[in-house]
Amino acid sequence: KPVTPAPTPKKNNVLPDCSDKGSKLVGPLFIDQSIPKDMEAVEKDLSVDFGGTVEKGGKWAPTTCKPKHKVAIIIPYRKRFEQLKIFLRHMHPFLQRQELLYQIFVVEQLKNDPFNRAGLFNVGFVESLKMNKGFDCFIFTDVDLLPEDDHNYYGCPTSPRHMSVAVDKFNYRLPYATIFGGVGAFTKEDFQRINGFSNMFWGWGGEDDDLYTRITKVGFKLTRPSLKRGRYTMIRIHHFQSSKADPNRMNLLRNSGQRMSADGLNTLKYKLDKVDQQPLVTFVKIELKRSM
Ligand code: BGN
Repeated sequence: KPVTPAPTPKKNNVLPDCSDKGSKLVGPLFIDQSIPKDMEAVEKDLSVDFGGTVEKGGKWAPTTCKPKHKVAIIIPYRKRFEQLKIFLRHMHPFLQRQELLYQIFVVEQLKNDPFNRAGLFNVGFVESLKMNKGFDCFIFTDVDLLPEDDHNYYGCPTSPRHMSVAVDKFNYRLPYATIFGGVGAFTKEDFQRINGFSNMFWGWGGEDDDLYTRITKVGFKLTRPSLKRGRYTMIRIHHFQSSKADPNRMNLLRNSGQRMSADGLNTLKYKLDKVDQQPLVTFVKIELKRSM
């Protein structure tokens, strides 16, 4: 009688490649804006299992196929815990359906300086790469934006990509053609090529317009999903706490192009206070310093 050989255990390097944009997509999603009681409640909620549970620090990778991309999700943050719980409950299953290897980072600005969204993105880029040199794509996202359609791919874009093109707050339309606010995606090389974001925008507004100039200045072609796939719901709680507009932003925007090589990743200054790997997310707590 012929002996059937025992099946060879599958190693990671023999797994088939994951399909291009994920094989588990469902299209339009239910948006749950109810506030979870605490993070433990969110953990319980994430019972849907796509193979492999979320690891400490908010990491995940598919176990049945080899992921196409290794993605760092970067969120600038201060005092938005209710929004963060809603965001994580929505985003873990979203990213898992896209079969990406990913980790979610929250970069928290300590001290009471005006909020510097762009500087925090830069810190997230640098610190995430320190933790895992393998990240090849970066999603820079506000904590209050929930993608409504999982065909809006959070893997590497072919060139810098503005994702949040149709936000409910703006009646699902682009408010102006050159907007880059909300959610953006870059390969590691493209983000380095533009020297990251400016560090000089303290307070609300302008830093995304500055980034748009950087992208076009080096000749990159900005890409966007369709208005159908790039739909977002903005989480409505906490909006009363918005930071004050940066009074200096118009001046800065006058010389975005000239400044870009001397203001960005290469001039970033901060003090790392603590890296806290929680079950669903990695907190990077920092003090941002004035870089010039
Ligand atoms: C713009 C802001 C952007 C913001 C969008 C949408 C400025 C620069 C001076 C015009 N730009 O007005 O940063 O993303 O609104 O809210 O304030």
